[in-house]
Order: sequence, then structure tokens, then C-alpha cells
Amino acid sequence: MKQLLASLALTLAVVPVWAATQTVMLAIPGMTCTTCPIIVKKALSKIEGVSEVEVTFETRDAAVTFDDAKTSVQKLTKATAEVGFPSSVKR
Ligand SMILES: [Cu+2]
Repeated sequence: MKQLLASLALTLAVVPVWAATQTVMLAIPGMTCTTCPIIVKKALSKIEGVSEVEVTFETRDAAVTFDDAKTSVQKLTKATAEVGFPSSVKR
């Protein structure tokens, strides 16, 4: 039990309870060639709080992993729109 509490305390110290990592799927229908995902990925990657971006041209979507204490879905969709690719939440 002592050991369990110790490991639990360690987990809480590493990942603050108020910050949650989320992954959102964005639909980006405006991507028309294989260069588009590169532009979209670059725009999403530079947002503070975004840790992972996986843009798939074939399905016209992007999986974005971000820290919801630092950024929001609105900021993600705004960033893609600013580089010419309006996006919406797929799931
Ligand atoms: Cu293109």
C-alpha cells in the first residue's frame, strides 16, 4: 500500500491534474495535393501546447495531440485556416 501511494504521488507530480493531454481529429477537406499536409502540419506544430501532429492526405484529416491547459481546439482550427486550410472537428 505504501508503495502504491508513493507511485501515485510520483505520477501526480509528473502530470499535474489540471492539465490534460487530448487528441482531436480535424477534418481538412481543402487539402488537394501531397504538399498541403506539410503546410498544415507546420502550422499546427508551432502552436504552443501541441505535442504531436499526424496529417493524412488520403483521408484529409489530422490527428493533433495537445495540452488543453495551453491551447484549444479553436486555436488549432484557426491556425489551419490562417494558412489556407479551414478545418473542423471530426471526432
Ligand atoms: Cu497542396
